[in-house]
Amino acid sequence: MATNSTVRDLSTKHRPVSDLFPRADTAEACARYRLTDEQIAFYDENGYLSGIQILDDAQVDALRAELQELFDPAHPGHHLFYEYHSNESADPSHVLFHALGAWRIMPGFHDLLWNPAFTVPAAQLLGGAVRFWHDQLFCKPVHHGGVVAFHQDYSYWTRTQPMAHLTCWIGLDDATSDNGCLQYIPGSHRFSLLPITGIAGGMEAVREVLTPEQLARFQPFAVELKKGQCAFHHPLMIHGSYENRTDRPRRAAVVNAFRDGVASASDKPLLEGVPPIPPGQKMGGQFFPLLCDPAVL
Ligand SMILES: O=C(O)CCC(=O)C(=O)O
Repeated sequence: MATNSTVRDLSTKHRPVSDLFPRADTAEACARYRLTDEQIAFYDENGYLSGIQILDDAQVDALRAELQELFDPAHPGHHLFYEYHSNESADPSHVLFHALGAWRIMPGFHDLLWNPAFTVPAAQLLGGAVRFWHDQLFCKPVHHGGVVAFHQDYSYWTRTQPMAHLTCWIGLDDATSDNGCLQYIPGSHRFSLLPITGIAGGMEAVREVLTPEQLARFQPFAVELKKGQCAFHHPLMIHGSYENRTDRPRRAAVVNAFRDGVASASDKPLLEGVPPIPPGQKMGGQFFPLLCDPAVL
């Protein structure tokens, strides 16, 4: 059994370490992952694009198995998480879990970042080279009453500028309205940056900071996905998720990225345990690798 001192920190590896995902190093190999012009126009208009197949069944199974290991708070790589919140239930279908940093611990979650089914669309939507920001795991156990209140991701990320960010939410289970799939407010990426109203409190607390015009457009759209599919969203997209009312868990992996060139805007650590990057300095180094250079697209 690995110990804290022997477990490898995979953040030092800036290329895939397994064969879980195909490589796509040439324009020809990337072509099959490219979004169409219509899909890109849909994203620009609505602030999201959903239903993109990003994992096959074997990849979903591999990531679920890794997730299962990570539910164990005694896992030897646990100290590598930037953040970890869990109810630590012994029953995996009852684990409520939100954690950042799985890419440092598990080969599958590490290699997911270089999955061309993610990087090629991400480069197209960002309009440039893709640099990694951080990952997240969001798991809602069966019959879990907790919600993720409506919010804009960038309101939590202003320590990195300019805003050229992207979120990719990946279902490790079928996600439905009943088990707490994502909910988007289509078009809200054209709202301004809103003040933080919290993600753990009232589901619709964000309404308090919306104008009457914005409130009129506050019509949640349920982003139902099959396992292995993803939804991309803009950093100002208002989104959240209701409780899981079913007897099926709702597990998800999230990859957050930005266009290469985004810089630090803070003299504090940008993630817990990560050395600060001076304000104005371009993001990069061990914890923020380049994932895709569109020169090959
Ligand atoms: O998975 C969820 O329920 C919420 C995800 C989310 O808020 C995010 O990815 O920013």
